[in-house]
Formats: sequence, C-alpha cells, structure tokens
Amino acid sequence: MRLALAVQTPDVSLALPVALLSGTWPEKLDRAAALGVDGLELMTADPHGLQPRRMRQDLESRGLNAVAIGSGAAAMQAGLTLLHADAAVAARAATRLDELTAFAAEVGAPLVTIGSFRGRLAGAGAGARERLADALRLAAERAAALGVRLAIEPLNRYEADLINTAEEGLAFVDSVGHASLGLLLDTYHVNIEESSWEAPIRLLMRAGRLWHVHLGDNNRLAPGDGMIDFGALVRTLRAAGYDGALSAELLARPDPDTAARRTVEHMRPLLEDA
Ligand code: LER
Ligand code: MN
Repeated sequence: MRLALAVQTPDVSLALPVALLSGTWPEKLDRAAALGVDGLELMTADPHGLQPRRMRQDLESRGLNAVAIGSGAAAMQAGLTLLHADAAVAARAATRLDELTAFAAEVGAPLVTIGSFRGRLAGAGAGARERLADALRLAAERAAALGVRLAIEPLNRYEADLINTAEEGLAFVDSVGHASLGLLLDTYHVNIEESSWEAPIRLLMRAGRLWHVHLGDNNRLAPGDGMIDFGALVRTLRAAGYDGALSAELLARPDPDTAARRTVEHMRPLLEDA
C-alpha cells in the first residue's frame, strides 16, 4: 500500500480544511518528498490554468506520483455539484468532472474521487438519483476512454443524503453498471456510519470495487491523534487484498505540515510491519 497526502493545487484559492502541506506547489512537493510519502492526492477546483504534464514531471523528479484527483474543491470553491438544483450548474459540474478526468490522465492519476461533489438529493427534485446515475455512467465512459476510473465515496449522514455506507455505495455503483465506476472508503466516514471495519472492506474488495482509501482519525485529525486502531485497519485491508493508496485527507491541525508529519510517523511503521 502506498502512503499519500491530499494537497490542494495552485488553482484553489481558499484554504481547504483538509489539505495538507504548506507553501507553493514546489514547496509542497519538496516537503512531501522529505517526509518520504509515495504520492499526493491533488485536490483541484478548475484545471484550466494548470500544466499537468509539467506537474507530472515535478512529481516524478521527486519520486512521487499523483494517486488521485479529488473533486471536493470544485464543490467548495466553484459551487459545482452533479445534483445541483439549477440544471445549468449541474451540467457545468458534469463538464468539470470530464475536465478533472482529462487532468487526471495527463498528470498520471489513476482515478478521480467523488465525495461532496455529487451534491444532495434534497432540493434536487424528482428522479435525482437516476440523473446522478446517468451522469456518472456517461462520465465513467469518457474516463474509461482515457484510462481513468471514477470512485464514489460514502460520506457520513451529516455531509450527504445519498450513499452513507459501503453497502449503499455498492448498490448505487451496481445500478450504474459501468466497469470504470467504483468506490473509495474514508476512515473518518466509515467510523461514523459502519458497524465494523471488516464488513465494508470485505464487501467492496469481494466486488472488486475498493479502489482508494482516505485516512483520517475519528476526530478527523492525523492517524494516532484519535481513537481509530490504524494497525488493525492496515491488517484488515491487507487480509482483504487491498493494494491501493492510503491517502491522508484530514484536518490541517495544528497546521498542515505537522498534521502531515504526524500521519507519516504513525502510518509508516504500521505499513512496514508485515
Ligand atoms: C468530505 O468529508 C470528504 O471526505 C471528501 O473526500 C469528499 O469531498
Ligand atoms: Mn474523504
């Protein structure tokens, strides 16, 4: 399993609460390399002004790669969600998802994550679930043509009214029925919504749909700063055959560099233990 940190890209002007590492783009990369992580999850709102090939070289020259593109910043900064009550905004969100997918292909990221970017059923009108399924089927088709996959994220009940658990996520993904749409699990959300660690991980692994993992402790601080047993989590993931990224997406407290360092200090020994 590869250890990664979620960082915001230079197009994001507001400080995302769950973005790690301080400084400019090159400074973030230098800090990530110094911490010895394997990669970064790039939280991008609008890739238009970015230079993905150059960014890929910047990553690779430091022994890093992009493990995923996160879409949450497009919701937070640009107000775009796939279920937006205004159909024109929802259409712009679908276009943005294609743009994030194209960005992923160029920067070398295997998948785009879809958490809060999907929006809410409440206020989205009749047939919203089916509209979301249709939008994601089309987006997955276009992603597949670029060799990129989409992963939808169960979120806790306070943040989402559609897909809170792995079981609900898998039912949704099955209803879409596209090989390039799967799921990710975020330990912070799993801890709120699930009754065990094993069941959701095994369910998604058996279905071949667990493609990515977000790390955050129960209080959304760095692993080890809360109550989740990350050693047990790593053992459960390993036993289920998970071999993807563990990407820290957690509150930048007390500051984005300390949270990153504490994540690495806690997770590295657990990942090295056979
Ligand atoms: C939001 O809580 C989250 O976990 C993100 O990955 C989704 O936007
Ligand atoms: Mn997450």
